[in-house]
Amino acid sequence: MTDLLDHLRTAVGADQVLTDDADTGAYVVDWTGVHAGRALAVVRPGSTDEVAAVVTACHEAGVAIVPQGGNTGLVGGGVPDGSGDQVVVSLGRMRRVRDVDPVAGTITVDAGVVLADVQAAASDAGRLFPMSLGSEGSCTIGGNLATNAGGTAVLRYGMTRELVLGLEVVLPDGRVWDGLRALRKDNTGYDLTQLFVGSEGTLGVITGAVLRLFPATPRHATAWVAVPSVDAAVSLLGTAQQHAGAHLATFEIANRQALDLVLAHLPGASDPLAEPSEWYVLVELAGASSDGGLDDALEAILGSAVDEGLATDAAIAGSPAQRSALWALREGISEAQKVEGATLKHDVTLPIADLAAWATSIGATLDRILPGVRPVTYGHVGDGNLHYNLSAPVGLDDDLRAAAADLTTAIYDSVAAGHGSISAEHGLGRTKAVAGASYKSGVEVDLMRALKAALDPAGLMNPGVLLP
Ligand code: FAD
Ligand code: 2HG
Ligand code: ZN
Repeated sequence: MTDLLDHLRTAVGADQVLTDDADTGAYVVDWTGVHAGRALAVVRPGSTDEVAAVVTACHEAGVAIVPQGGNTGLVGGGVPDGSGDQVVVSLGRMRRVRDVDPVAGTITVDAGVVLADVQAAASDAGRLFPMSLGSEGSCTIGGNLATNAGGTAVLRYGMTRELVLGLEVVLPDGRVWDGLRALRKDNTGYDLTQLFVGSEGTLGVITGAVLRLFPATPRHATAWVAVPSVDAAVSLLGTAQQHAGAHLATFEIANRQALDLVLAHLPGASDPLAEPSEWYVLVELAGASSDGGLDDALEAILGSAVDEGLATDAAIAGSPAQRSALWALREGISEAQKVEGATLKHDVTLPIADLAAWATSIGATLDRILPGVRPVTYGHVGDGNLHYNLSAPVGLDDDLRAAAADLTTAIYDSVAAGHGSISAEHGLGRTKAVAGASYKSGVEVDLMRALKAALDPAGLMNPGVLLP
């Protein structure tokens, strides 16, 4: 391995090849703390050519690569296994915004650009890059593309795959595919760009991307709404769509347990409503500077929701600071649940019409498996996507760990029976690779394996992730 390390140092400079545990620590443990591996080296290339040289050297040495962006992934796909034989390729130094074209509505970036920096570059050009995640201050565009990330703007703008036009990718053998086309129309064969989106680092290292920009939406009307049930939330979604049309930008749900954790663990958080409710919805309308009437539209939605029994109370943001405070209640849930203790995450999606019945019945099933288990349920109800995350009964983290397999199997079996998906937006990573394959048909798994073998015959690109 000394030869490989020498080649890597030649490729990127000796100071960008990290081998000491003290230096590699932050790159080998994931955000959840569940996956802690070891790396032969962490390599930090500064350009596409350097990535290509690193991948070529690893390919020639037969050493596996783990691509990594901001290391905010929630399924352990961006960190190495425990062997100490894998090389982490961190894109963290590739942060160049290559081009912004507001008229064409495109931005071209290095894959290591942090999502918030893409949003800021778009905003500086008078445009919107709509993707929005709680991790946006750390996650990278490469990671967003590799996981096909979702977030709170999917309802209006779609998943990451709907926001990308072209990619630049270093293939597993070190060749560079330049697919950086900024075209809305290109019917010239298989869609290779989309093949790499959601591939979780198993088909190549994404080094650059052309992304879509949209008209800016500087006007907002935002409310935190108490709703009696998931059923009511889904009906309220229909009302909001009817009244607000394309202005409906966000429709997020959280249960009381989730809010309680935020109030307990997030400094400065406070309940905007006087009476507790079992469920809440964060609803936001967004529009261009010429779009008046958003506040009136929101009030009309809430008024009819109260009349129809779909909402019991609401707090409407009267200032940007109040808007941020309402958003913090939603975006703070992951962090608050982590502070609370052991968490068992489930990122599921079902047909929206079935969500309410599913949530009620699975709650009862899980309580039989581990009495007192706390479902911290929240997410993108407008997309049919719930984060059905479990916290232990107070003080019983070990019981949650002991029951984890049974709890997760019960959830996944019921999601599969309901024709849903066990990973709506976080991917399969290491956590769900085996489960992902077991809930797909043999034909589908065979096709995925064939694609993997065609692009990465040596199996060196993120082995153990996505496909078991
Ligand atoms: P990493 O964690 O570094 O890597 C994730 C995967 O992508 C790994 O498999 C890795 O190998 C691969 N990868 C990374 N970069 C590249 C590259 N350049 N080329 C090829 N493969 C690569 N996700 C959502 O979908 N919606 C949310 O609302 C959301 N909210 C979150 C909130 C919090 C607080 C946190 C901690 C996470 C959240 N996430 C969410 C999960 C996570 O932020 C996303 O999956 C994100 O897209 C990961 O980006 P990253 O740069 O951190 O990737
Ligand atoms: C969110 O919607 C994210 O907040 C994170 O997808 C969910 O931490 C989680 O489980
Ligand atoms: Zn989410």
